[in-house]
Amino acid sequence: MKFFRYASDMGDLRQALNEAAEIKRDRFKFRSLGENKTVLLIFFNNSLRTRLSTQKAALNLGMNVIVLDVNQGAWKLETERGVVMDGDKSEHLLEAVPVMAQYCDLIGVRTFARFESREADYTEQILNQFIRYSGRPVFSMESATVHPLQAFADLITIEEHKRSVRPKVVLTWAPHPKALPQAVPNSFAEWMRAADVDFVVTHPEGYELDPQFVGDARVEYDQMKAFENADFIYAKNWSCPGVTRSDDYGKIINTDRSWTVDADHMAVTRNAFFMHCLPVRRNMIVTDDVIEAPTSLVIPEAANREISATVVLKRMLEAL
Ligand code: AN0
Ligand code: CP
Repeated sequence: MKFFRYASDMGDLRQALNEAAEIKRDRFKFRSLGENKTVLLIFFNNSLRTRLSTQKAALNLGMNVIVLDVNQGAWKLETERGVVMDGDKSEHLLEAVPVMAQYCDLIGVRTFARFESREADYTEQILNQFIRYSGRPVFSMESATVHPLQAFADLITIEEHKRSVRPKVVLTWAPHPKALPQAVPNSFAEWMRAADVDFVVTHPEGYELDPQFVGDARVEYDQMKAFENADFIYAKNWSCPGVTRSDDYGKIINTDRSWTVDADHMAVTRNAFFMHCLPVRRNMIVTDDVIEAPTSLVIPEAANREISATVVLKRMLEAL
């Protein structure tokens, strides 16, 4: 695997799940694979889980790891070509990327949607500059439109906890005080469609996800109806994707707190498991009692980030 952005990069998901289970049984099984290989993890944005779990995955495989927080200690980077660089940015990505590539074998990039232009975000401008100008295998650690390491960890978690062959999985929008990217729901929708689950999305009008990811998945605007008989509730806020309301791309267009996942919502499910990628704002996205219930999977889900990252790095090392 040379690039990791989409579910299709992973190939057969059943096989990927088997590989994840194998690695979970013995996470050091492939510890000689990464000998003398270096992964560079570049963060343009904050992270707790991705930062730690991807480093741990690299260590499981015997790799060396370099972590760079671009905004802390490196030169401020210009990303647009053609700009007269008379402002606060000292270096251009067009030099910085090939330089960074000299010191590593694989590159992971975290670079959130900037909400300045839908086109720039949805063409993955920054991530693709890394792919184009580094000459290295590159994986997304949440980029403008996708978060595949999260979606793969979510799929592993669902596989481990499902109580029927084809569980009902509901992705629900929930309110949040700050505008957030669509990367997590995009990838979750994409991976759930590729997996063998009964998938339903629920959100207020205007929050329709990009068809590239949501495809022909069932969309139910009545949240309570969507929750009926669900086996898994996956909550996430996202800002307006600009699909049905192009002028509102990246904006908050609904603050309705009745969408917060609480015990009344969970009561109509089939004793569903609760999932969220974290970080989560309690009592905005989900109430304390729901996230603290025995059916909450937020910690096992985060634990599986180490497993998803180990599978991905292993596949990328094998392709070097
Ligand atoms: C980010 C997001 O919603 O994309 C990262 C989630 C993994 N969340 C926040 O910025 C709070
Ligand atoms: N879920 C997730 O990616 O968390 P971080 O933003 O802390 O990495």
